[in-house]
Parts: sequence; C-alpha cells; structure tokens
Amino acid sequence: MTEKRRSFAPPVPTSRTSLDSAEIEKDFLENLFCQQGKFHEVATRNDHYLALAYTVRDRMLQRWVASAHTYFDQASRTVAYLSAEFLIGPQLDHNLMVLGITEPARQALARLGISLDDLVLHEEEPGLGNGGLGRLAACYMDSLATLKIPAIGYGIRYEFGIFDQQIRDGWQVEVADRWLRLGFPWEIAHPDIEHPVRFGGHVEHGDDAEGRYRAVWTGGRVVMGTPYDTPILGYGVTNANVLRLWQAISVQSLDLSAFNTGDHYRAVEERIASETISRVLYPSDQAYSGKALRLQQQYFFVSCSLQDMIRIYLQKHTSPAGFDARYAIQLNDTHPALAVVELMRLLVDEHGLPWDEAWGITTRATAYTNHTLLPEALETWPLPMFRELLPRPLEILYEINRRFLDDVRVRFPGDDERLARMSLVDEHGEKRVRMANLACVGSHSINGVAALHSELLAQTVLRDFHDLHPERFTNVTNGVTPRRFVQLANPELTALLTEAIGSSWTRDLERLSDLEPFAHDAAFAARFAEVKLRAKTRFAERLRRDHGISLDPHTLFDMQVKRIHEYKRQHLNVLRVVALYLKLKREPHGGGPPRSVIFGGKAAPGYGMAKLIIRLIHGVAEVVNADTTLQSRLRVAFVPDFNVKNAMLLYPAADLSEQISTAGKEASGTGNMKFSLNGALTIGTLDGANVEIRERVGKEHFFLFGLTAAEVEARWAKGYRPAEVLEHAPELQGALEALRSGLFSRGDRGMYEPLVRSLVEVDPFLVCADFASYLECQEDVSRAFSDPRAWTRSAILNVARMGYFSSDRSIREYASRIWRAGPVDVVLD
Ligand code: 26Q
Repeated sequence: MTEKRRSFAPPVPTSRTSLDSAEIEKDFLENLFCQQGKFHEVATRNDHYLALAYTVRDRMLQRWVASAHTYFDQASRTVAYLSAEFLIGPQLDHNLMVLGITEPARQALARLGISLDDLVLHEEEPGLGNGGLGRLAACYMDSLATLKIPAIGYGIRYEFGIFDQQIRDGWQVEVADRWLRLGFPWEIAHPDIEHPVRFGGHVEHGDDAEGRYRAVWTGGRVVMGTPYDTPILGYGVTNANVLRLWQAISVQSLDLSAFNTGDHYRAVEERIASETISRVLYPSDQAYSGKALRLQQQYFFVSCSLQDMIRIYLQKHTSPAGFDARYAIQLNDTHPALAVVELMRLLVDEHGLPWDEAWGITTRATAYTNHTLLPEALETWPLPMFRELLPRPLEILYEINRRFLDDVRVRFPGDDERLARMSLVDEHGEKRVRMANLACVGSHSINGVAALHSELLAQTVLRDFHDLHPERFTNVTNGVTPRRFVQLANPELTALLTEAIGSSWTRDLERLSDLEPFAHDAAFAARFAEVKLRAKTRFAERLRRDHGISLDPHTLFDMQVKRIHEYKRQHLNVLRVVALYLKLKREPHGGGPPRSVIFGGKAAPGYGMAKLIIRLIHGVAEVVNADTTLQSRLRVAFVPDFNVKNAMLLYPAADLSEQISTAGKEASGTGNMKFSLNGALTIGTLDGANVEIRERVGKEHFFLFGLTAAEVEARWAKGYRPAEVLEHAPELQGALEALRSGLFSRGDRGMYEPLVRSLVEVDPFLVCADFASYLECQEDVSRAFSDPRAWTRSAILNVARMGYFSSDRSIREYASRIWRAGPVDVVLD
C-alpha cells in the first residue's frame, strides 16, 4: 500500500469559542446582525433562534475541525454508518448541554429579555426517520462520538421528513413536514463536493486500451449528490463526528440544448425528476413498498456515500486496495444493502481491481444489522424494475449470486430447494431481488438487535444463512443514549441521581447500580416520587395548553407511544380500556386506582387498519372523558404528532410503560428502555428487549403477561380460532359488542367493523388469545400502584438496573466485535 504524503497545518481557532456568558451575548448580537440582518428590537423569534443556533454552532466548529484534522492525519479506522433514516431530534438544547453552556446562554439571553426556553420550544426537529430504526441511528451517532470513535453517518437529506400528524374528527391527517422552511442552522453545505449517480442506460462490454476486459455503463441519466454536514458532538470529550446527508441535484440547472430548441418544459422536467430523489421520506415502516423512487433513493445515497469514502481514502493512497482497513461499513437494515453491489462496481469497473480482491475488500468492510422478523417486511425489488434502473449493478449482482450459489452447492450438494431459498433472486412468480440475502452474502457479520430477536433470526428468516455461516451471526442488543433521554429530557431526575451517586453515570450508565441502596431510603424515595409527579404535572400542563386535554397528575399515567401497528397491539390496549370502562359503569368503585391511559404514534398513510385504531382511540376517549359518572377514574388521551421532541416530554411522565407486542414480532423496541430509565414500570410480553429488561430489573418489578414466542408458534400450529377464545371471554365479547354498537362512533355501527372482523375471524396478532392474561396483569398493576411506597421502590430499582441499555454499551460491542474500531483522542489547541 503506497501512501501519499499529505498533511495539514493545525486548524486556526476562531475568536468565537468562548463559553463565557458575556461573549455569548456579544456573538449572539453579532450573528443576529451578520446572519439575519436584524437588530435586537425588530428581530422575530426565529431570528433569535437562528442567531443563537449560529452562536452555538460557532462553538462546535473548533472541535469539529480539530477532530477531522486528527482523524485525517492518523488515517483512523472510521465507521461508516449507512442508514436511510436518522431521527436526530432537536439540536439546540442538546448542543448547549454538550458544550456546557446552557446556563451562560440562558443568562445572556435573559439580559436581552429573551427566554431560552421559548427558543428551544421554537425549534422544529428534522424528522428524517420513521421510528425506532432512525432514532437508533441517532443514538449510535451520539455514542460513537462520545466513545471517541471516528464515524460518519451517511444518509439522505429529505426535503420532507416524516409527515406531521394532525387529528380531525378522530382521524389522522398527514401534513407535509416543511422542516427546512425557516432554515436549518446546524448543517454546513458542501456544494464543492458532488458525486454522479447513474440510472437507466445500458452496459457495453469490451476491452480497454490495455486489452483488459471492461464493462462500461453509459446512457440513461445522471443525478448528482451533494452533501450537507451536521456536526455530532461527543459528550464529555472534544471529539466531533459528522452526519453527512446527500441531496440530489440535477446535473445541469437547465438542459441547455433542450432549452435552446425551445423545449423548456422538458429541461425543467428532467431537473425535477432528478431532484425528486431526495424529496421525501417514505412514511411506512415495516413495509417494503416496491416503489421505483424508493429504490432510486437507496442506490443514490449508497453510491454517493461509497464514492465519498473512496475519495477520502484516495487522498492518502494511490489505489483503493486496503479500503477495508480504513472503513467499517454498517448497514442499518437492508435499505443500504446495495452497498455490497455498488462497492464491487466502483472497485472493479471504476478502479480496475480484480473481482476476488474487490470481493475480499467488500465483505471484510461490510456488516449488516437486521431489524425485523416479519417476513412480509423483508425488502425485495421486482427484477424488471431493478434491471431498468440499475443495469450494471444487476450484472454484478448476478455474478455475486453465481459465485455464491456455487459455494452453497459445494456445501449442500443436491439441495435445490435450499439453493432456491438462498438465491439473491426469487424465481417464484414475478422475479424479485432479495435484499436481506444480498446483505447476508456481502457481510462478514450479521446481527439482530435483541437476544431473542437474534435467536429467532437464526431459526427463521435467516436460517439458511445461519446454517452456512453460523460464525457470522451475533447479537447486539439495542441501547439508547442517556444524554438525550435522561439528562436532557429529565433534568430533575438527573439532578437527583447526580446528587445521590455523582455524575459519572451520564457516560458510564452501569454506575446507576450505585442507586440500589437508595431504593430503601425513604427520604430519597420521597424525592424520587416528587420528581415523577412534577414531570407528570409538566406534561399535563402542556397537554392542556396545546390540545385542551386535561389529566390529573395524581392518576396512574399509563402510556403506549410508538408507531401504530397491529403487531404492537394498540388495539389490545384500547379494548382493555373499553372493558374497564364497561366494568366501571357496572361497578363504579371497581377498577382500581384512577388511570390516565395515554396513546401516541403515527400510522403509515396507506395502513388503513392502523388509522382505524387511531380513530377508535379517539372514539373511546370522547365517550370516556365525557362520562361524568366515572368521577375521573378513567381518562384517555391521544397525544398528536409523536416525535422526538414530544417523546422527551412523555417518557419522564410515565408510571407505566406498555410494551405489549405479540411475542416474536418486535425485534427489540427502544421506547421500552427510555421509559424504564425514567422510572416507569413495564407491562409487557416476552418480546424483543423486554426479555432482557425483565431479566435485569428483576421479574418482581416487571408486569409480565401473554404467550411466549414459542407458545405463539404452537398456537398457530394447532389451529388457532379466535371465535373459540371469545366464547369463554365475556369481557372481550362485551368490548367488541360496544364497538359494534356505535357507542364509540357517534352511532355509526359500521365504522370499526373491519377491525372487529379481523379480530373475530383471523386475529393475526393473537389479541384475543392474550386478552385475559393482559386484563389480569393490569389488575396486578392496579394493586401495585395502590401501594405508592412499593411502587416507587420498584421504579428506583428499574432505573438502578437499566445501565446495560445505554447505546454506549451497544456501540462498544459493535466496535470490539464487529468493526474493530477504537477511540482516537482529539486535542484542542
Ligand atoms: C422499507 C422499504 C420501503 C419503505 C419503507 C421501508 C422501511 C422504513 C423504515 C422499513 C422499515 C423501517 C423501520 C423499521 C424499524 O423502525 N424497525 C424497528 O427498529 C428498532 C431499532 O432496532 C427496533 O427496536 C424495533 O423493534 C423495530 O421495529
């Protein structure tokens, strides 16, 4: 490997680095003037927000430049985290916290008569993800920087992120998310960097001038990708990494030949088509959509990212041989799985490497994380669409497949069915390219996201690949960042914890175990309970102010917030609420302590059943909340537009966390961790990471119900009939009858019929089978909550025993077992 000699002089620090309040005030006013062209008296709140954001960003740049410089100089092994989604959440409060200037900034603004809290509230978050997978990517970016591991997050700069959810007449209405409208001050554009990405056209095969075989992909259209960088600061360190998101731009601003011949519209259309690629995030999770635009998005960002990595690599080397020593590529699900094909294409076609050498580089560099067990959620692309858009990548995919299937034949001679299952192309019916198979074949490591999930992966959806290469399979249980989800979301809990055990837990979450003895300290427990009550009060105030819903903070706050899905079983929760309501009508003093049942979550716009569940929640809320005979023993609330910002208000306010998916369906869940870390107890099934949470917090502090994954399988195997269950379940029958009666739909008896029929006739997620067990378990919850001391003790022990679920622990595992990447110290001059 030859090295180019190249080094930079150390970066020059700017003057805008002081963390002192007076300097922040001066720089704020300067930014207001120089960036916004305003002076204080006429500035709007958005001007103030942007001026403060630039003042904060100025203070991030020194770390960023120093990190880039150090990483470059040392040619450090860099993690490239490829993800179609990054849900990073609001940046202002987080960056203030990481820089340690929240209070100096607050005071600087206060002197100008501006409230920091107002500016924090004003910020609109970039919703560049659907849910768990996108948020996980953001937690991992936080942990990578905090653990000083050089990393780049590569993704797409969607102009429109996940839609904003509004509710009209109880129905979800999707509104375009124009998050860039008022400016996104955290990113830095690099229009000087552009990578071409081709779609369509054809491939010419022949020999080049030196007589070597070459494939040349020409024609079609070329779209350019240009990056926008957002710095990601590590906490308690000076390292900063980067989130690099690609925007699609047209090759030319206007096709001049078309323009000159008067075909102005064709020129504009071409431009629109190209730039459409990064226009909008697909708002469905757990579903491949088979849409050509989605395939183009995937190829676009993968190709840009790999070209970018090679470009950076070649700044120090003369050939891409050795690329895998410098980069560890992590595929966040199959959305970037085309990286396997594209890296091969770049190495072989563009850089002239022999196939075998390129394949070695590709597989040594690449690792794949799976996030789903639902077979219907595995991505596949129709072959004709693939060929049409990506003719050369398809040829390469065929060649990968040919060689791979040869290997399988040697290992399993005569097993044609296995061959057909493992092929990268599904030949049954309309041919399709199987992205999970591609990701497995091209990776040296394949992991699930919780112990149960990884185990089931090896037994079910990826079984054949496990048979072939068991040594490649591993588990990395998900984690969440305590900086955002405890420190920032729950400052009062943070202060209490820090007072009790010191502050080291924010970077070493296992230290929370030092809290164990405090569970039996009455004074501490009383303060812990106060902190919870204040978080509930704050949330209730916001809910009343923003949505006119009033909840009593002294009631049990029972929450289920996550994307709406049948497998997550929000309908199991609502049906239990209906059963409880009907019971309270019969026995006004039954039903245990007063509860506020809180829901939140978006439904994919095309997912009718999920939208109907949202309508049902509103229907039930309308009736229950208006029923004065209940004397506030039960209330139901739906919090619209669940996003990172709202989540940070919700998690601290929960007493009870609902994690009630059908066992074997939820890969991990991460909301379960965020709730428990904030002192909620969990009611849940043995699914995803619930299993490990329960093991760690102790089974006496976890409300378990429902069939296990194995029992679910057995139930289906012996022929499950929900109607039979219903015969012996009068409370469930009563609830379903109430839905059919029109009680929750202003007399419309047909409204919930699709939902009721699905449950009665098929019940694909075993709502009926688990109903009795769930109801009984909720009674245990009620009894437990009636003993506030015991409840608080359990809540404290939950917090004390959740240290394992830090994303820092997850990232340490990835770094040591999969990436072989280590920390790099960054020194500020
Ligand atoms: C794919 C193709 C076309 C359109 C959309 C998609 C798509 C988009 C998003 C498919 C899946 C997703 C997101 C999946 C997701 O969020 N999965 C969750 O990942 C979490 C982090 O590992 C887990 O905790 C959850 O259990 C899992 O459901």
